[in-house]
Amino acid sequence: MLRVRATSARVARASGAALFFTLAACSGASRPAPSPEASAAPATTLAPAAPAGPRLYVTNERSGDLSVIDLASKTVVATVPLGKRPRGVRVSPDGTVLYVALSGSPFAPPGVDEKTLPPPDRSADGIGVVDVRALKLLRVMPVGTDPEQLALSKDGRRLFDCLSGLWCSPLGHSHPKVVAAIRKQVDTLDYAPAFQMGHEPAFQLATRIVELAGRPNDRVFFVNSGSEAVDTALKIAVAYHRMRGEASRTRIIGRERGYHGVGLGGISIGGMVANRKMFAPLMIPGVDHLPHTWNPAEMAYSRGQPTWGAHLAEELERLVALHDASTIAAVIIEPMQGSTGVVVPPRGYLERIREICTKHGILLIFDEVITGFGRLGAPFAANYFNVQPDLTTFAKAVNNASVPLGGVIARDDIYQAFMTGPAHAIEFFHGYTYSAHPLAVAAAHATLDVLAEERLIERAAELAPVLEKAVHSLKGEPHVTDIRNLGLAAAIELAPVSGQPGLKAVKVFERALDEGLLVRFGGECLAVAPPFVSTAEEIGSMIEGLRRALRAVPA
Ligand code: PXG
Repeated sequence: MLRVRATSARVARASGAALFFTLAACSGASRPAPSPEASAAPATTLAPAAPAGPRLYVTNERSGDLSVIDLASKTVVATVPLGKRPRGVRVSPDGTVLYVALSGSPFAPPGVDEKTLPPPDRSADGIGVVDVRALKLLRVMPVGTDPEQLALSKDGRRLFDCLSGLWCSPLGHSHPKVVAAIRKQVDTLDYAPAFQMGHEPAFQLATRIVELAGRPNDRVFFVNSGSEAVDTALKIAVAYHRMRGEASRTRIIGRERGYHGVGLGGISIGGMVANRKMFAPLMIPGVDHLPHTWNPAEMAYSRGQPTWGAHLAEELERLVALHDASTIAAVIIEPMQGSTGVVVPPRGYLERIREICTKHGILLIFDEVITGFGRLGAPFAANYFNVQPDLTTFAKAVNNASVPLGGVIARDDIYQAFMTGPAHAIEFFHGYTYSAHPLAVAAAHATLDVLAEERLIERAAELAPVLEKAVHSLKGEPHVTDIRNLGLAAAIELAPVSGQPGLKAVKVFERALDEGLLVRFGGECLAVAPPFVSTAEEIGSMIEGLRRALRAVPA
């Protein structure tokens, strides 16, 4: 039986996506499981048939063809037309092969029919990375239930997942408890509406999250990604002031180098130029930016929080003086900037930002999409820094990224500001079909169980000094100009290749693959944020592999 608990948002203590909606009950019967035939993947065939053995996948950017090369015979065994610019991520029909275009964003290659992709090559030693102009193709095979839980790749040579996926899989991959929870859930309740009602586990999850955050009276609004969490938080902030009679507070202050996802709100308040410049006409108006805090001349090779830079928080006073507090709804910052290369807040900086926001009635939003659920060795960065925001966004590690899930934690009085209309009316016109999706919620419960049972947040805290010591030993290696770290995250800044921005990090990335490391590169920076289940030895090996990769790349 499918059971959906009818819940009035007004009685839910820490409620789910339905928290701003009220209504009635819903029930129904669960559907039978689909027949195996219905879910079977289509057969994959290639002509001519490709011999088994290690293969290289090469894309030709001009023709758009993907060539499959047999490494033993060095012959092209198949050519697959992928259409122009075949960059992107593709999973084969049986779900095991992932094609990643290294220089591109995850656009699906236009016109690709899964049936035309070559079958997964399980016997292959596996990894083909080829430089065809700027476009490269990496083939990785997820190992699924591999007991070590750390590899994303292939037979024989394994890849250590240096960034925990995209900062999101602290338990490694396919943790059996998470997998079991999702399986069980799909048999019980595969979907439940989150508009005007909610299913019980979502409310329980909200309660667990706010308790973990040490803010047990707060509320949670569930969404499906970090980008949605950010746009949701901005809407809550602006609407909150309006509900309280301060409708002039509409301006949002972001920060240079900030990354808040790719929604229109997120790119407007974000500060990464490449994510903004193409989309200028779509930007939301009334936004300003604080300066970022990275200054290599003052803080290069700081271990943990730099001691220089707290004064940069005073820039917020300058913006308040410029725009007037009565026009400003919120300040949004990542307590530690992740995507831009682990930019660690100077000592005293966040505390001062908090003070200024409080003084002027401005909401402070911490974007904890990367830092939430243990990355700094504390449940949230807010706990780590002992600075509490008014709204917190989260996603990624909340359920080990196994099913899309994100959310916004809101102070109870912010929630209450919406609860002033008639009991039957909708309080906040916002929400997503998949808010608090049962599979995502089940995965999150299992993830929180594992984090607690295996003491993994504590383990992240224990591993943090191990990573700090190891990564800073790279000072003096070729190309390295700065090293930053906090918690179980670190970044290595590289000297750029003159006239070719970004190339140096790609080169080191490629060499690191030879060392069995899947490291993240962006701009002139390499980032690592290993899974919490890593051992000290694995962290040491990761850094030694990076050292060899740095040395292997010519100046
Ligand atoms: N806020 C922050 C702080 C993030 O780091 C988002 C919002 C958006 O989340 P979604 O779920 O919409 O992607 C993010 C995402 C990287 C990398 O390599 C980081 C992210 C995404 C992709 C790559 O640093 N962070």
